[in-house]
Amino acid sequence: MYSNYEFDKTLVTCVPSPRQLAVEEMEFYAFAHFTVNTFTDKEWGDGTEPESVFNPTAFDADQWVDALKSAGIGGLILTCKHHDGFCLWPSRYTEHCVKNSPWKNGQGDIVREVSDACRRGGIKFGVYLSPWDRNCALYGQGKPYDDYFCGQLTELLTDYGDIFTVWFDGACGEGSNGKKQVYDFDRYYALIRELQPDAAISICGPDIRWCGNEAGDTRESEWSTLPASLLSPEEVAARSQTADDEEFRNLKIKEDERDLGSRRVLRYAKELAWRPAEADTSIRPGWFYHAHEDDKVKSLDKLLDIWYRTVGGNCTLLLNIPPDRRGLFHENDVARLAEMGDYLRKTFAHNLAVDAVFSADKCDGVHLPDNMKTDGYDSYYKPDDGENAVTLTVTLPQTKTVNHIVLKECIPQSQRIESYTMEVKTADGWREVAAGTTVGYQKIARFDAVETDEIRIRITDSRVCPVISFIGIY
Ligand code: FUL
Repeated sequence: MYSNYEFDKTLVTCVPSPRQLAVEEMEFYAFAHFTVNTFTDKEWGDGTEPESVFNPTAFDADQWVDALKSAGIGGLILTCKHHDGFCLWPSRYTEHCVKNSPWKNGQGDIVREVSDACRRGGIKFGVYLSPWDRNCALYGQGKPYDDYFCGQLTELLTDYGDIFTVWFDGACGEGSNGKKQVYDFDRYYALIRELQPDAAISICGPDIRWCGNEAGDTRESEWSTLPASLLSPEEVAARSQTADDEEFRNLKIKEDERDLGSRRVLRYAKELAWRPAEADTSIRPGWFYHAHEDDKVKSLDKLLDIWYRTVGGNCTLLLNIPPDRRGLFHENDVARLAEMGDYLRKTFAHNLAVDAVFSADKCDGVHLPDNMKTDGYDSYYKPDDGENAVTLTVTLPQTKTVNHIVLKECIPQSQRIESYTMEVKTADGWREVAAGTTVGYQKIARFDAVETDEIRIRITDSRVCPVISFIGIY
């Protein structure tokens, strides 16, 4: 076991901001990739596409929102400008936008219609604005391009109501003049904080981190508490007098993409930051619509596998559904979203734990096990400080068929659990159905159905005493 140094004190102060918590609690939200590429059959436009190609024939943002809601999706991020530079709103800073397209005789505004439809439908709206712009002549010139980019950000963040996230990807290629731009991200962030203080800045930003791939894959252990900065060799030397392990003294922090926040990594941290993971993936092979992919919509099984891994593995899920040339979600995608929503609604319709008896082998006497029946952060269960391993038992009034256990930490009090097992009592004794490391926002264990009337969750180690907000049994 590694030394804790000042670990306990700093760890419990590393918690989500309200804007991060809002995204984490949304769990599952969508992308819509839509631009000139939809009409040129490309994934990346080069910025030379004439505005005349953009002409959806039956655009209907309410159709998008209805389809998203059928899947239980709580928000939509629109590619307001992708790398080709074409703007889906009538920007006053460029001619390369909808105002010069034949769609609605240049009088239309896709961003307006999509943001209005989201509000009408009761889901949140977010914006993707590509810093890489292959059309703008200012790109690569430094401040003049940043001025242009901030002008566009200002339009999006003042004219379209509340924005839940601004999503930046890191692509930074050459512009039309062969030059690359050094993005002034600090300036962009300051502007977003000023205009939309509740918006999370995602991926190339401080609030939500990319899980590292576009396949919907996640790590076995997704930590939200990560090093914000690392100790210098001098600082290690100073601390080494009290450190009890050699690896630390030799400061050999290995780059390990699978492990961003275990104790091994955190002991090199100078400061910690809350950086929850997000996985982005497309319902089809491409991010943009291509007719030849109509029969390549991911299967229900594949989508559920991704959903369990992400939403059930301390990682939000951002699923892309690309509108077609009509400006509609294709029938195949719409059908799959509805199937997914039906499955999830049915699976989690009845929480068997509601009528169960909750008990724990340890409790601080104030935050009782029953508090884990309600899903929320105001009431939670906690043992005494210093108790880092506990056993929680849920006894059902009758034997039931069970195949899911949901466990949530009270993350406004930090991410603490490092290992757990889940067991169910059967006629042949206790059977382990799940075991793992991180819980964080939520762990959903799915296993082969078993008949049981008793479920046992053992928190076998925590960084600081575990604080648990919810257990659900389905
Ligand atoms: C990437 C882009 O290059 C893709 O086209 C897509 O927008 C994806 C979400 O991010 O960086």
